[in-house]
Amino acid sequence: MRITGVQFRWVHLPLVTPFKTSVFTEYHREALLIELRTAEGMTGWGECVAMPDGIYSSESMESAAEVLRDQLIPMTLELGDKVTAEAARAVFTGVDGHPMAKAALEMALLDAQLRHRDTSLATYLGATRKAVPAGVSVGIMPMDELRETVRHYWFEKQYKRIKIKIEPGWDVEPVRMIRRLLGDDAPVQVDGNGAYTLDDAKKLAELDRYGLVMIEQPLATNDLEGHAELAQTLQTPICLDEPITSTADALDAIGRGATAILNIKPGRVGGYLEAKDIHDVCGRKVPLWVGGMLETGLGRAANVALAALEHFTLVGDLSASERFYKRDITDPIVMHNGMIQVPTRPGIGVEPDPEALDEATKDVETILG
Ligand code: OSB
Ligand code: MG
Repeated sequence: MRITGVQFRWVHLPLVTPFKTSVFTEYHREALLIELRTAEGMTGWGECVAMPDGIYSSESMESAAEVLRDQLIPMTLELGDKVTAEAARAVFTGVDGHPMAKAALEMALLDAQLRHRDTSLATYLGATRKAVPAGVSVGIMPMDELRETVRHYWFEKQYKRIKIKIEPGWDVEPVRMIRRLLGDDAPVQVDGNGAYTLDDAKKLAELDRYGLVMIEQPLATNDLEGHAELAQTLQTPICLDEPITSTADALDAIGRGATAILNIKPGRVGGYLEAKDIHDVCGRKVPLWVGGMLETGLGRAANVALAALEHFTLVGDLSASERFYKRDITDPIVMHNGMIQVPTRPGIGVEPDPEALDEATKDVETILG
């Protein structure tokens, strides 16, 4: 494949409700999209999941755009007519860090090349399922609102797993309320986004009696030792999110007893190819699930394809478009009876709706062509 055109689209999508975690509150999703054109007449779309100002990770949309413009795109163009997602991934190892920037370009390349080969991303990755269960991530909000929100997602929408964001002072009580509301069998999990310290170990142990599927990232991002120590004192399994950026990180964290479950986010690990490698290597060691980053329909469709791989045995942060967006930029990703169909069309299987995309676009930047 040869690349003949590259554009950035800076988009802005209002969220249907604010999304509050222990570290940030978002009212809208700002996203950086990459549109590629190839000499073979294909188009490919990539979505960069970096958040606006470096919240969640050290990458921001701006830093990702810069490394894409200055390094990753030129390196890819140098491959001439031998551009593939696999070849690009190999040359990207020459740039340290920036997994979300790499993942966005890799996704656009995969989309274009798989369209060219008339193959879906799910087929290419080796998916074994036709539909995946949908899980929902619920932000921090007042108790009454949380009760009503969780009730709606579980009983009306029929999501198959509920995750709530927690922080010190907002953990045991909301979990107790949800357990009472949903009964003992509902899969419920919590995400601390790094807000706790080992001094909170006793408090976190109070969660043990509620039979949570996991506690995600209770301690600071790089505190692997702390997570390993905390794991000794909790019955609730710990799942790391933020610090896992590669297969090597994942194996190290598992080996050290810092994580009993893995949340795999393609953006955080540098792309769908690395995500598949982690799946293949770690999937026999620990249960896996696909995480989310408030993706538009583009990243959402690709994440659903990934989640169709056999070792993703836990329900992921894979929700319908309407959970976050009144109008997504693609045809909405929909859920029926708690399940989302795996896209079967070539590439990531969806593309932006021109009108919805234009409405969401704040800026277009032509990099090539
Ligand atoms: O910690 O899992 C997280 C969203 C943005 C940044 C970090 C996280 C999240 C979510 C997302 O919880 C959930 C989703 O996209 O459904
Ligand atoms: Mg998380």
